[in-house]
Amino acid sequence: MNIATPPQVSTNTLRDAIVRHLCYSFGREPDFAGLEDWRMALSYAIRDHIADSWFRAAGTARREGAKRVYYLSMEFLIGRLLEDGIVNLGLVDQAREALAALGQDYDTVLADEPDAALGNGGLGRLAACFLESLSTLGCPAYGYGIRYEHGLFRQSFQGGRQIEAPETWLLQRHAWEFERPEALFRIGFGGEIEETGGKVLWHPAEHVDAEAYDTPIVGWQGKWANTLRLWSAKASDPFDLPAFNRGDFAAAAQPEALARTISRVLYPDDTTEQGRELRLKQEFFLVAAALRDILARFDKEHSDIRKLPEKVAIQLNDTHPAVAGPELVRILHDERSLPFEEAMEIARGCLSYTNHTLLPEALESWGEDLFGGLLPRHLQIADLIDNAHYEANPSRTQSMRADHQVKMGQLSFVMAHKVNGVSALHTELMKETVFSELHRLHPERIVNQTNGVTPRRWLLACNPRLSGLITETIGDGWVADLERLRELEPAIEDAAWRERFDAAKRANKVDLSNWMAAEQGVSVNPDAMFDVQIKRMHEYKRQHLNILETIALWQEMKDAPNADWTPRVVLFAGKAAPGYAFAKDIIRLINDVAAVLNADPETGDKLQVLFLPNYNVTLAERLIPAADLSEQISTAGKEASGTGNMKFALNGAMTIGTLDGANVEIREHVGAENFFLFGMTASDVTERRKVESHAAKAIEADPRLARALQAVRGGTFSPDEVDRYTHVADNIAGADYFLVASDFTEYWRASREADAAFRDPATWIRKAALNTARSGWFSSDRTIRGYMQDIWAARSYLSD
Ligand code: 26V
Repeated sequence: MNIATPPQVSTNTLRDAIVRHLCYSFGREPDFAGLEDWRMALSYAIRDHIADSWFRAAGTARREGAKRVYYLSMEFLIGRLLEDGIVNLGLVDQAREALAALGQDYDTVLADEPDAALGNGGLGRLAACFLESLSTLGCPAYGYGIRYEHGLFRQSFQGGRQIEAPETWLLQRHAWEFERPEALFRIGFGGEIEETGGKVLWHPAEHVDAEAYDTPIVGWQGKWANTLRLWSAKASDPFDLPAFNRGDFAAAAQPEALARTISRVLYPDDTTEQGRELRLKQEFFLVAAALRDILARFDKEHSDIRKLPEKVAIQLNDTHPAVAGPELVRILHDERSLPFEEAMEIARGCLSYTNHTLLPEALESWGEDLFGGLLPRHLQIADLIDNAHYEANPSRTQSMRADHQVKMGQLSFVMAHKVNGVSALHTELMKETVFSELHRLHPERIVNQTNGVTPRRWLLACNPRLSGLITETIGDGWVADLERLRELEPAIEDAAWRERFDAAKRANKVDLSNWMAAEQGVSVNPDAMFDVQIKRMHEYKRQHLNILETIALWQEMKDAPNADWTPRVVLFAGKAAPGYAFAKDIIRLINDVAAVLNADPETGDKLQVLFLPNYNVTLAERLIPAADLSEQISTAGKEASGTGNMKFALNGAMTIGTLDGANVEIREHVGAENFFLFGMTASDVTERRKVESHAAKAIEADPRLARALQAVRGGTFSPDEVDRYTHVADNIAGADYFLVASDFTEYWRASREADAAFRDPATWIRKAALNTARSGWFSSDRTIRGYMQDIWAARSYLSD
């Protein structure tokens, strides 16, 4: 049993370690060191302590022959790691003082670290929170992903329009990874199938090597650390010597270039499957390397492959790694000679699958020609799996292989012993919609695990003022047991305490205002309500509903400029997929609206709009602690869970939101009176879509909406190109699939309720603080405990 103690490190020890790394790891004398040198030296000094707990954890897991959890994900949106490490090791004061003694500023050094943006949004960030919670809970686990050279693109604006630039996080020195040239697997693609003597052999036509890079992920108090293992593609045969000798240098370098494309870039689209061969190659590359690695570790510790499900739990983060089903069956059957049925049973015993979206366009499916061309044996095995499932369930009507497609959702369901949704509502909708038939056949298989977020990053580290106040009030037990935030409730009844809570929020808002003034050149009123919507740009998330309501508010303010308006700063951030034209138009519209409103002398002090470029984890950490109002306004039934919604509530923002995803559960926890609810329910949405001209009717019934739309249509925000947004207005007034018009009136009503509540600070602060006190359930520690119990049958190796 591992009884680890967090490192006791003095400021002097840490200072000496920093200087030692500066000199001997980076060859730099302190007098000549730049910011990046200091940041790297501090990172290495911290990393040494993380590595100690990492070795201890790995040793414990090996000695105990522990069951390991393997989290397979095409995305890990981890952000910065230095502060995470320092905070979890409890070395904030020492690091600050050690740097000060060396003439360096702690915050400046930390801010030098680039974000590792190896993910698109919610799904990737969830994977990162899960890794941290797995370590905090002492559950032996590995995250497996791809070491993309380029993460999610960098966003800037030109004339209000989104411009994408490649993201190059690996050009800077990266402190956290350990290259593992010995952990190398040869991955095959394409080629032929040979059947001889009852055996099937796959002879791939092309090979690429997968090389491992390990990043330790340390948990709270450094008691445990797990591994994030990312695979990088290298040419198996890097250099075409005959071509070189012919003098064809470009051809000689080709194998290397081709192989590397596999881990070159993260696909920047969280909705539409582009059917691109490279994406499927990436998926198989990850899966094949991970399974090789998992089996190698299993073989080292155990001899009977039939025991695999007792020792190995593999979680598929959405269908992206779904080819793990056929690949594991192929290895067990073709390579290890188990009967097909048994191979399938063993694979199913190991595998489980999380669904993260019901949007039809995001449900992966591959044409069989593409799939079979790249993975001929896996296509055969998918058919065998499908047939076996049919035979066992003769009443089944849908096939995972209909329409010459391979449907990855169905395949994942059939190959998994548990399938989970990510919020209570989403899980029920899964049962009723995409997986209704499979759910009828396997009523035990679907379970819910409502998402959560790590409180270490999303409260303790990002909001030191609030977390300091909390710890002063109830001690620091909440950091590892977030539901203890409930103990704040008595303090919330104390006016003096509420003032301190408010002072923390106000100081966060001042910090943000200063930062925006410096970075964006826009100065905002820190006493205004900070109204924040930050997430990927998508029609279902309805950033256009928010901006329409803002336009209507501006128009009303201009009608009565001297009325008692609640000042608002409306903040947006989020990236649009490069190919998603409508989402990009919404960005431009928001920027155009901002230009007009911010320049309006009549309303400029009461209503400001700002779209902050290049949304990422670090920007979220800056914005969330400063928010008063959290916009969670998706069309009901479309947002599987949301996790930003949890971060805001935890940091003492009020939510304005629909009954969608985890909003439903947040409202239950914080209390209906502390949540601004509006809009249709998921079943209302289904009904409303059947109403003829639903949008036109809604517009006719609400003059505010009609006027706001008219301003968009008439070029009020695009005077240089009057019809720039005609199609946006037409969309909302026409098909309006996401029901912006139909929810507008209710949204306006709820927004004015928020305004009124904000004008009464005593009430508002109380409500905001209750949001913090009652959001403890949304810790990813709770979520991971749920997976460990209900899905993985995994345990903790910490004894505290
Ligand atoms: C699909 C694709 C398709 C092709 C290329 C790249 C790509 C990347 C991602 C996706 C699916 C993304 C699904 C997703 O992110 N869902 C979000 O998951 C969050 C965590 O469970 C949840 O909070 C959000 O509500 C949900 O939208």
